[in-house]
Amino acid sequence: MRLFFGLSLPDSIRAVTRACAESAAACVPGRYALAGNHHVTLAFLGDVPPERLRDARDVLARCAAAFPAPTLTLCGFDHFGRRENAILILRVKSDPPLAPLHDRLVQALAAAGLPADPGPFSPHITLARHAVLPDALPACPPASFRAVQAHVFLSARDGAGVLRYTPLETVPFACPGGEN
Ligand code: 3AM
Repeated sequence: MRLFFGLSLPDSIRAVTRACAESAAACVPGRYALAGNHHVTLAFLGDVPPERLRDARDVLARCAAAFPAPTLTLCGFDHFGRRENAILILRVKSDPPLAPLHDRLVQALAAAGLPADPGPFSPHITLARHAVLPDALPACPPASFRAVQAHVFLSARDGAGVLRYTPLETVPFACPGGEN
């Protein structure tokens, strides 16, 4: 099974990312992700035998339990790759930054004998692939949310051949204030 660790978006934030994708689609051709698939990747594992899902969950649970629930802020459009064949993204800023968590996850996965893509890591929400970027992109309103939990996501095609990211496991971040 193809797995990755990531953060899901609250409905209110997904409404913003959906609106950003819709406004981009008016001027940026590309293959747009389903809004239901919008997420923030923490670490990509790739193919994992189903019997090791529990071990992957335990790695995420241990690392998340030692990391304060981060506040994420959408910081507008950006892209990876060439402008004529780009991955259109929304940049995400996190407080505290997510890079140390990514590094810890990659180390813990390796120690558990699980696969992990080492990076580079740059937090984002993918909106579209094969995008052809114009000189200017529309504005995307700033929006913030606190991620109190992380997930092990399954990446798989449904019966109609549509790629879906499904949270299989959910684990909490540390919450110093104890509010969650
Ligand atoms: O939507 P984003 O970019 O955050 O790009 C893929 C997607 O993340 C990424 O994992 C998420 C779910 O598929 N991904 C896919 N293959 C990858 C790979 N070989 C990969 N990330 C790193 N290495």
